[in-house]
Amino acid sequence: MNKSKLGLPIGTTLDRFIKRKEEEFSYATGELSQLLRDIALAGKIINKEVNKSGLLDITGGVGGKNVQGEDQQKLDVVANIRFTRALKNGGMTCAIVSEENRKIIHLNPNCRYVAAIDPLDGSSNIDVNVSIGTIFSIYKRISPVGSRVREEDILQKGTEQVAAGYILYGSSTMLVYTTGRGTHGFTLEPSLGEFVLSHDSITCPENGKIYSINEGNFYKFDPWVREYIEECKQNQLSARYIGSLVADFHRNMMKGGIYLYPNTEKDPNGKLRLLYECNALGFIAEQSGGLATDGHQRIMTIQPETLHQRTPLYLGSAKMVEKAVSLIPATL
Ligand code: P6P
Repeated sequence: MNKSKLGLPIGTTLDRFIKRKEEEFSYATGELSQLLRDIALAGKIINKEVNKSGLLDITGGVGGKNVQGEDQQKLDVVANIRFTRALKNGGMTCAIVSEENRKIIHLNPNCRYVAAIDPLDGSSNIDVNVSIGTIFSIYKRISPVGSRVREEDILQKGTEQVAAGYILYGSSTMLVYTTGRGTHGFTLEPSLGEFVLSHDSITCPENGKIYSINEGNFYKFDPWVREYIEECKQNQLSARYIGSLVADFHRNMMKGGIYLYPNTEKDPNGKLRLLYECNALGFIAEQSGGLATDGHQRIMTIQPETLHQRTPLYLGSAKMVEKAVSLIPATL
């Protein structure tokens, strides 16, 4: 049986993997482990709904807009409900900030962990059967256990994350997460209904031949972004952009590549959200040897000011990110 780099056999279930990792921490109480199980459970439930969305009347828009002003898809709402319920019933989470909710969702004040989630990212792709994903970020609360959660419990820098990851609903469904000791990938075995270890100690190649950016915005980008895109073409890199951050990031992390969502005049802070998209993927990227920056600093060192604040994002293979941001004038 082929062993993983961690000495655990490929095919180890997520439960057993989490338990084994928990045993490495004498102070571990099992709460974070249970929280990760709650997230995996929510992922399995959403996976079922995503897989049959074309058969049930849960595709398309609900007619409303989320806090971002984006058209809410039925599956966005369903995924948000599923995640909130799984974390609430799991009993380890005191509060959630979600892309789908303007305010903090208060759960059990006697718990230590807060979660920041994008329940279903790339939702515009739901109706056309393109991969979509869930993104999550976990922090330890700052305020005393038992008290009502405050914004400061959630507005923490990405460097304070205790865990982060994503679930990719693609050709197979994968859960990829880190607790700060490497990045590990688990593939859902549908016949078992279990996530099993398939990619342990994922490393992002330091260079690659894929760049992911919405070139439809080319004439809105700053000159240095346009210069970088031109260089990618001159170097005959491959343009791959499917409009699902999780899918684009996962492919680039496995094969080497860069994802860029720069700011434009229309979106001076970019489009992507710091708390529940960029910090989580930044943690995963850095734990895999990659980089995540807003063009000036590590994404994970940005001090959040508001729950749904946005940031420009340069994410992926270290040398590609370094090259892209090297073109940004220092004066900015
Ligand atoms: P655009 C999806 O809405 C998302 O947040 C990411 O998943 C995706 O990479 C990006 O926005 C797509 O945005 O402006 O290129 O359509």
